[in-house]
Amino acid sequence: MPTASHLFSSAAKIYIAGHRGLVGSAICRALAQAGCVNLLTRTHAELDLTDQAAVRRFFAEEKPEYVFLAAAKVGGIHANNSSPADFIRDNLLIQTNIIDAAWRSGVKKLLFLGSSCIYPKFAPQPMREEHLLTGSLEPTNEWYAIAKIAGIKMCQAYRKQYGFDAISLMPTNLYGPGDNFDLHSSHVLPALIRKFHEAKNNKLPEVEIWGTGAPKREFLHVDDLAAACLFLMEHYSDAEIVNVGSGQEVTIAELAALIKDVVGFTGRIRYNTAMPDGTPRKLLDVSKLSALGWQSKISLAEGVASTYAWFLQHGQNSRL
Ligand code: GFB
Repeated sequence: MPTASHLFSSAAKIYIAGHRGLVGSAICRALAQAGCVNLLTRTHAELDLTDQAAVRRFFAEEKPEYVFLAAAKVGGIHANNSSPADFIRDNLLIQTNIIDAAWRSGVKKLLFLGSSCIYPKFAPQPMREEHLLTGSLEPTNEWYAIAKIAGIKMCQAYRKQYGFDAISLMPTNLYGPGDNFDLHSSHVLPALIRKFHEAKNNKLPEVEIWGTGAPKREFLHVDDLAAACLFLMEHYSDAEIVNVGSGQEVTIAELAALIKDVVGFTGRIRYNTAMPDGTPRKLLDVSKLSALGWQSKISLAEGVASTYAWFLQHGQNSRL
């Protein structure tokens, strides 16, 4: 296991795959705050992570010591449901190339990020780590989920056969600065921030919410996730996956009411039930992580308010 003095030092060479995304950018901020200055990043134009030869070359030349694998093709319910081939292909390629090249080049430790959608659609709630592969997946995101499950299994296989120190975290639904606010491909929280904001500015009478409003989701601010990533990179080395959540569960209707209030929209909400609800409930059991000594800090109300402030400052098209 890396010691704090080495991992969080100016000497450690740390590669953050996906550093421009919601998660990767939060991990970069957290590492910088922890005093790490030797951060290695590549934009998509500089390194295509689906290109195996290019990824192998990059690792062989740069020889990073630690890897945070936060690069992935991600999206909300509609994007997952309408581009299944892109989600399964891109994620399998990116994670397979990185995990394998990291092991080949002698990386000391790698952290892989999965998702709470790896658990069965009707898993008992809250969902525990051992519920993985105990039932059928939610159809709107099974392609993404299968890719993420393959990533978990690859980390476990490389640990078992080669002794490679690869760990896997399963974050719940994330949000925060640098999120995707595109209404077709985003997750619900940034989508609702944008919808209520635009409706308020354009004095529209109502905002459309997809589905029935009844599904329950747990949300975690991405800065909390980044803190958990650093904590586990330092303190955890095992094959078993670890859930990372907030324990705060709300219905989509409750989330909409909160965002409506934060934004200050005074019109109506209309539910479009032609759009899918997805999985009915998705709450992670975080007792394993709590027992290891970590818990989230940012409440949903606080996080929505700061994310709306970020949106007001940066607009819907700017990514970090
Ligand atoms: O966040 P979301 O797209 O992803 O949707 P999932 C959550 C819930 O919000 C669903 C509803 O019930 C949506 O129907 N919803 C209401 C909306 N209005 C909107 C809207 O304007 N936009 C969006 N996007 N949703 C994803 C998975 O599932 O979660 C991924 O597809 C991944 O694989 C991710 O696991 C974390 O929570 O349903």
